[in-house]
Amino acid sequence: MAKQALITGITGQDGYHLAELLHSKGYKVYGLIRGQQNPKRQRVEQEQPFIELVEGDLTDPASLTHAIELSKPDELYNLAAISHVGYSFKTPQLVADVTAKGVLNVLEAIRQTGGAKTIRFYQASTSEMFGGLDYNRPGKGYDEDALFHPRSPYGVAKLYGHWITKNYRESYGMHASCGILFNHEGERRGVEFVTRKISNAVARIHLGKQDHIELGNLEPKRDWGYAGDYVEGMWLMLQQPKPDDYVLATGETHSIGDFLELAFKEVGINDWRPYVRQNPAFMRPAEVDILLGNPAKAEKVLGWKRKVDFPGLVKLMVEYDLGIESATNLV
Ligand code: NDP
Ligand code: GDR
Repeated sequence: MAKQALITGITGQDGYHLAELLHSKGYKVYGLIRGQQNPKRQRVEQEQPFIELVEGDLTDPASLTHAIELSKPDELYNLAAISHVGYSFKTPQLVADVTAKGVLNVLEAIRQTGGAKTIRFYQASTSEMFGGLDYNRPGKGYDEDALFHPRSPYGVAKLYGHWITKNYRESYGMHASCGILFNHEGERRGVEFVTRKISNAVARIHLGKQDHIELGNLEPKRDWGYAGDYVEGMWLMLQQPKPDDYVLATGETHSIGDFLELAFKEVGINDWRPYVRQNPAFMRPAEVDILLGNPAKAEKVLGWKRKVDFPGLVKLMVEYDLGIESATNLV
């Protein structure tokens, strides 16, 4: 019989890629969708008609119980979160309710429905938990044993989700794993995140639809990979005989300036500076200066390795946005 999976965060970037992967492997895919009229429902229904959508919200425990009873999952991937770091400074209590306590709500729903020993659980942990201050700089790359020092309400909330998942694993013997994923991007990334904001603006500047882009801090460095590669790692974690935690990363770090450089070069612009303005509105009260991950454990135990490199990622995103923006006349 086909395996069944329930994905929370089905309308997000990773929800899209993971649903495609599981569908290609023959899974029956269920997706939790929130809101009385979610504007992304139509997109999912048109592009991924194989997904059975189930209404629910991470802050509503009864809806989670219902979603689990209905989908009877073998595997549950908890990707839902308020995931924007900058926004988390503006709605810190909401972020605690969804991104932190929401994880507990899902774990409890699994337990209450009798699934503690039968449902394999994936928690979307993040490199933002490392954050970074002088005592825990990444060195050769943060690994599973590195010290945490989150720098945003989002990072703090994710740390709760990470530890409550480990706690349920240790307390109730659940097959619950945390993927500590470094930034992963692609054509499905929301335009509120810096890489897609840049690739979209570069395409629009090239086509004469806008003349500049406004950004915040250009100095931070990130370990950027491709989302399609990372969902493969999520799936591999749940196929292991024992649950565990794994870092997924590329092992390289690049600044926002590096991303701008390559993205503008894709449309023949060698000097990006005249097109970029800094706007303090996009700066954060506390910043994560540098993220660099060490994926050695995932490579060894899971046999996982990222396929798309940094130049390949930038190219893929700019090409996608050029296609989208040239197909529509809307300014
Ligand atoms: P997105 O922001 O693209 O997607 C987030 C998803 O969560 C959306 O489907 C959103 O639904 C849903 N959601 C938000 N609030 C609720 C709620 N109250 N109840 C139910 N669903 C809700 O994130 P990504 O796909 O990029 O990331 C997936 C997960 O991985 C997130 O948990 C993120 O924090 C984490 N992560 C992401 C990384 C990355 O680089 N992308 C790196 C490390 C971790 P809606 O569309 O209705 O808003
Ligand atoms: P991040 O991604 O905070 O790393 O979180 P984001 O793309 O938002 O920021 C990356 C870096 O770029 C700087 N920056 C800007 N960021 C945005 N969004 N908009 C701007 O205009 C801008 N200008 C500069 C930021 O300050 C930051 O340093 C992402 C999310 O997917 C999280 O959910 C996930 O956990 C982490 O990646 C790993």
